[in-house]
Amino acid sequence: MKVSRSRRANPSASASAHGLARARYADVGVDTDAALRILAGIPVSIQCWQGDDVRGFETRTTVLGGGLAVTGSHPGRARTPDELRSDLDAALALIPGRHRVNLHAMYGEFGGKPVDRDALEPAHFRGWIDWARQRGLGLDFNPTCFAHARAADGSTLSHRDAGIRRFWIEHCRRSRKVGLAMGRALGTACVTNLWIPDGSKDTPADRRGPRERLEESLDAVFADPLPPRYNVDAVEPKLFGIGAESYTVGSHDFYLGYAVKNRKWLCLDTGHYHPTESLADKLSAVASSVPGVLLHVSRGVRWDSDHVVTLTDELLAVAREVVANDQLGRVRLGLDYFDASINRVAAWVIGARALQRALLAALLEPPAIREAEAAGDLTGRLALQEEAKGLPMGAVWDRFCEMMDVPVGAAWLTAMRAHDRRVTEERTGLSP
Ligand code: RNT
Ligand code: ZN
Repeated sequence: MKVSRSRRANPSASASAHGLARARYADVGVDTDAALRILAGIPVSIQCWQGDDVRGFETRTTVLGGGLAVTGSHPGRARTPDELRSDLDAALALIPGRHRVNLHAMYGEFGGKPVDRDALEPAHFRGWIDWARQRGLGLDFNPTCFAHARAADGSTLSHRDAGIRRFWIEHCRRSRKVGLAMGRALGTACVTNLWIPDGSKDTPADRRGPRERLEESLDAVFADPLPPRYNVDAVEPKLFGIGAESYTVGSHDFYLGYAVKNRKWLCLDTGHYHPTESLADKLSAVASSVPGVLLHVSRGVRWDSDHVVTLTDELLAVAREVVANDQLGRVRLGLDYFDASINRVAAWVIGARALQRALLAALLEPPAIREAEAAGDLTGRLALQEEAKGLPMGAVWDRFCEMMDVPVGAAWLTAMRAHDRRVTEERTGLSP
């Protein structure tokens, strides 16, 4: 279901504003047309779980757990695969460019049957694959190692019980096969990202044992090599979670080591580090050691709260590092947040557009900044960095939206609200 793209801002106003902006950028050696061409080719992987508060479509109902928490009760969340896809369609129509959708194993279509996680099949994702193919979208995937009775005590792949470990190993192995099927069917490598909640609320007596078990489980999960053309494996570290404040088995150091040793991609989630730690700085630090990086772009407020991504200094810094170090070919960008306090379609659109805007800012960086640094002119570097903040990026962004046939400026809200009115009434019987 496409939403209407009517009521955009006066196109001639944005076209002429862009004319001036283009000339201003040309003054500082930046080609805005070239920047927009690059931006148009950067896909953002949209997290399906923002659309239904991380519930999924399994028949069992389990609490979310694993340290993940969704707050808010905005009406109209998607309850079925078709509803979720129609909401994703509505969001994608308002985000410029061609993108990807990131699925979790719990979002399979199980035909009302109780299919447990260790029985997952590519067939459960046929509906998603067909939908993505029709729209030219790529798909990414994640095993779901939470919201399940066998994860209720907060341990999965590192569990002390071998039977529980085997269950999750089987789930993760099958998840990679789903990723492979997605990549093959769509002709674009699926990133299958593994995150587990394992950790401890209080000081563990044994920090090493769980890590040894996790390593062994991971080796079993990744035992079958899959063609990287179709499936790429990523592992996601974390500093702490609610209920795992004192110890996280899959910490940054653990997974960095594992990824380097085993040639896995490293997933860096912007919410998973100490608030004063710079994720942007990590990109160049790991660049020569891991084959690629999956970014989970999120926004933590005081903790890993997964707020909707906005155009913060941190986001600008992350995007800048990806672009400035020529990492676009080996970094995949995905969103990872879940907020039920505002309209869920809007949450996707706000976050994706913020990330794209940050990438645009990076693509429009005046080359004189780097040149000043290379010449040892640190005064010039700082002065030019500050002056660059005042360049007319907004006009270039508006032009991009216009070229990509999505609403310019806040006009997307009108289209989003039309979709919202229709579905909220359908889903709740109430008019919004
Ligand atoms: C949790 C991780 C993980 C999840 C999703 C739902 O802290 O960030 O990526 O958010 O898999
Ligand atoms: Zn994440």
